[in-house]
Amino acid sequence: MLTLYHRPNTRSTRFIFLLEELEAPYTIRTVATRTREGGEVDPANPHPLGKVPAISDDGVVVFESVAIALYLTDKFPKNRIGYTLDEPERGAYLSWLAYYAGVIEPAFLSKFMGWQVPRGTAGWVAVEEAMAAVIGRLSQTPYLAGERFTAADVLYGTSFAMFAKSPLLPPSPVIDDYIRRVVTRPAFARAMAKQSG
Ligand SMILES: N[C@@H](CCC(=O)N[C@@H](CS)C(=O)NCC(=O)O)C(=O)O
Repeated sequence: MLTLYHRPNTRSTRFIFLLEELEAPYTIRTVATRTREGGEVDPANPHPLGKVPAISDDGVVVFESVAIALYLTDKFPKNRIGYTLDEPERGAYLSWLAYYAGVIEPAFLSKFMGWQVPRGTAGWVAVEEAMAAVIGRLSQTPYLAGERFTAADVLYGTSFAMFAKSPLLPPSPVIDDYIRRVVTRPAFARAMAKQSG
């Protein structure tokens, strides 16, 4: 059985969304994590930093959102929420997944913290430039990896939805439409209903 280690209203919520999309059998184990206010790592959580999400699949532990997304879509291909090795879109799928962890998250954090991103030396760029690439891509295809909704859209769509009302997200009708396509999916509503336990 597959267990999702979860804390409500965190990055693990989107894996309930993904697992619902995949129609995979899973259980949710709610754990405590450290927060800005303090707190302790939960010894029940197999994540080496005590963060969420993490999954355990018959004893196989996977942590880090991008790794979990890829593991799950490879393991449960039935609903075609990822692209498999034999599909040409696999390249785009992997690239946009990696871009999420390597560029998008650090870009948003940099803006939130007021850090200047040094051009040419950091592994990421300022939010405006990072998002211009996303907007360019979503102007060509409805979803990041191509014509199909994938786990990459779970990560990007839910993050953009969270930032939609904040000055962190550069305004864009392309992104507004994309957020709408992602959050109106029935699996998203099911995840929201399940995530708080
Ligand atoms: N890079 C990780 C980030 C995970 C993460 O930071 N999760 C937060 C909740 S949204 C957490 O568990 N924080 C508790 C802590 O930092 O100890 C991923 O994408 O999976």
